[in-house]
Amino acid sequence: PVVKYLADYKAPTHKIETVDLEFHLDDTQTQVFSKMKITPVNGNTLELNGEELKLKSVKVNGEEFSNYKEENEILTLTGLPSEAFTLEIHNEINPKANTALDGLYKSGGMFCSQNEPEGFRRITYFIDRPDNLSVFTTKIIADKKDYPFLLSNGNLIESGDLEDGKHFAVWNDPFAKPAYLYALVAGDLAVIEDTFKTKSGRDVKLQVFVDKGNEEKSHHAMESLKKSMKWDEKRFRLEYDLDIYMIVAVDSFNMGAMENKGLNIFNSAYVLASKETAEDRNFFGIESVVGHEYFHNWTGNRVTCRDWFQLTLKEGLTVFRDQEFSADLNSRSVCRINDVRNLKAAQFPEDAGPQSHPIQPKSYIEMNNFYTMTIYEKGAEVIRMYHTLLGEEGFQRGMDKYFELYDGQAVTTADFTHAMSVANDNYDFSQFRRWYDQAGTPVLDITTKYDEAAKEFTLTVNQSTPATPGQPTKEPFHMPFLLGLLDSAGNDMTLALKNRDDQNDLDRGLLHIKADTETFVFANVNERPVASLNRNFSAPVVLRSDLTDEDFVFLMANDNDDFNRYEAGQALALKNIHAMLKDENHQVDELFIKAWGSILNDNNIDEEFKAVCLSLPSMIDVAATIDIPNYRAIHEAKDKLFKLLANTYKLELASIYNDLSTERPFKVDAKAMGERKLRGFVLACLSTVEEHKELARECFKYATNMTDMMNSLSVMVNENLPGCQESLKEFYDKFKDQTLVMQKWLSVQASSCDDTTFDKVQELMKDEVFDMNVPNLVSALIGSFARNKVQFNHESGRGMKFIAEMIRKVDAINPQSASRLAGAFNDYRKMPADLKEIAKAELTAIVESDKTSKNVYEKLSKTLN
Ligand code: BAL
Ligand code: ZN
Repeated sequence: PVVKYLADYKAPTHKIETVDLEFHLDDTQTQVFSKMKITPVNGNTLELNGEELKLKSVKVNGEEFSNYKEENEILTLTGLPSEAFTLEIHNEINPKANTALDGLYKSGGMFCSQNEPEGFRRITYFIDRPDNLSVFTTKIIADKKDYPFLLSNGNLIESGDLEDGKHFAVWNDPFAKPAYLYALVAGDLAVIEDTFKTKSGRDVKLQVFVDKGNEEKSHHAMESLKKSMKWDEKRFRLEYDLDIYMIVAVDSFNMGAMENKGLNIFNSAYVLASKETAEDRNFFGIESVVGHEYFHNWTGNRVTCRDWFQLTLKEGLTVFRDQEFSADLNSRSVCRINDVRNLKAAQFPEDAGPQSHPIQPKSYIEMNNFYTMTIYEKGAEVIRMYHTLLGEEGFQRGMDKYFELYDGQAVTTADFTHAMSVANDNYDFSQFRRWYDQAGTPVLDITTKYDEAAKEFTLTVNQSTPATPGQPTKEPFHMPFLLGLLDSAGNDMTLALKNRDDQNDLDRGLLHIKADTETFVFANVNERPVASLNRNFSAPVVLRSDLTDEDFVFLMANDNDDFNRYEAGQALALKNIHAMLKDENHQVDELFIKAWGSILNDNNIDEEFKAVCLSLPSMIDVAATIDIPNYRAIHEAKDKLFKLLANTYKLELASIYNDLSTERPFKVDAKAMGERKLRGFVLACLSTVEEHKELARECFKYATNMTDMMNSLSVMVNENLPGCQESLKEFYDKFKDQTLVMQKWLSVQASSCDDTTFDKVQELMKDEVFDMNVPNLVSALIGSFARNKVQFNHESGRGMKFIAEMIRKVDAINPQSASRLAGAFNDYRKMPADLKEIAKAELTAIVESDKTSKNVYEKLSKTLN
């Protein structure tokens, strides 16, 4: 396979100014007519991308043209005019055979498209790169009965009936855009409508299209859209620019959703929700993804990427924006904690494994492999660091400058940095830019010293970043490090640095870490302080410090930074789990048990924050610091600790559970969701206590919403509790026709650490609700098993052999879906020798097979390297 390099970037030789597309939709023989107005920029040879297309004819300036050849998915036209010309191409595609779901395909009974990053070349021949911005006009012709709705980007300018039961619609998008933002939908759908008045007084028509019968489940998405539009006006002063905004929900979709200009296409999982069918996390996820796609209208669409190496330019920034949106609308502390939990659970391992890459990668084989946690979530952390360095006002000045300089253009991450800098007195980001180029999670080793006589507190910070593939050594990063020093009453002391000039950010507790080793000496420190380090996780790093258990207990109770209250509890829990792994007779620290109980009994903290603070570190958090983790042992240690805590506090837990079980109206707000979250957590605790083993079944039977239902079902499945099998059956009978709910049912069973799970998964694959062609279902059943660390790493090797077989099978259908499964082997280098040998044989066979897609090839060849 061909490797593409950032260093090889060359500007396009031609610009497609406008393109008029005409589609004659047909399941297997869709005709595509494209008429392009092209301006030459450099030379008279034009290369157009095209994959899986049947070329029918080519005309230049209205005349048949034969000076072309088609090779390696490139159509090369030579001897073209050196002045502006028209190019007309007619080609045929087969949407029904398109199981890769890339380009134009059929999902259920409808036609829909996915063109980012390189799907448009599977529709017609084009300069399919994000720095070619064209004005698109689309005419769609299709059967009127089967496809009453014909949609594309922009404004509807004409529609009408044709012969033979057909009809047509013409759409024009006035904003020049790259082909990846192009969309087409045709189907027999239901629609809900609303309007939004923008701050300048324009009415925007809002439409959410769903399968008939799902109208009632689409209101939360519509409300989320209106909240997003309002929020972006208020916080970023950005207004929507077309007169219509459409969202279409489809069941078969590779991504979560796609920000096509004016016509977002969504995985139905991020549109449909009712209290009976969706969990609170789904309601939250819908709000955040609807926001994310909407925010792309400015960060992604109006200002887009020059090339795909710049993906984090739009994704890191837009994730940061959607995180802030969620934080402004919900509990800011809990949102931050959950974002960091997510980062540590998925991005840190990615950055420590074979797929590690900088947020701006330098090469790729298959771009689809780079829609990663690193580009998105670490990218968002990098944007958050600009925000921390510059403050909200400075950051917003930078954003204004970014749009002022680059609206309507395809730019680079360096352009973003430039805007942030010039808007802030030429702020020096030169060292900060290393975050774009160096992979790996930096480690901060921190030591502290208090000199009582001198009343000085010294903090020494040592930074290092582990080697990652292709990057054996690293230069130090510039990172913003928020800190507080707490006195014995828990108050923040006033900070004064003795040995440094950079005092100006101290009033907000901001230190700049730049060198490999930094020493900060604080003066006038009248008592030994407890240091609250890296508040709000201001730098996305692994922190190791000499704080004592007593310090952590103090921070859990007193820190004025909610994130660090949570983090202190995690640090203590981790210490205990590690000790339990070393010595199975280890007595859990009384200090930790007491501190956990204090949080449980603290009536001054809200329910959701309490639930996250009481949660134990994930298995991945524990494994991160172990060379060769034994996941079964980690699972057992965590389980033992959880049971100990639950049994110690069973009376308090039961009382909280009862309080939270009183009848209350169902609401989707932070308070109500927090209460359900804590109730679910407490239920999980109590279910490990002998006298409460029946509680989960009770909760399931009387549940009136999906959150309570899934909380109780997963406890029953994980703990193999009484009533588990009946509950699974009842659930199935009730929801078997609703694929999104069945995805939960499949996932909960495939995630159980129990040894019966392997056979169960084989059986579930034969169930009629499962379909290997639908990515959500593959992820729910096979993906959940692949992420089930205990069962994937089963001592016999059966778990990984099964996943290898599934990668091969799914790859033949949908390479993107298969490539995601391949991520299960990212732990390859950390496997025990016998499992590693099994994995090696399986992966080598896949990599060497000529049937393997480049998606899977790229992932697994890196894994083996
Ligand atoms: N651009 C792909 C989907 C998303 O990040 O919004
Ligand atoms: Zn995005």
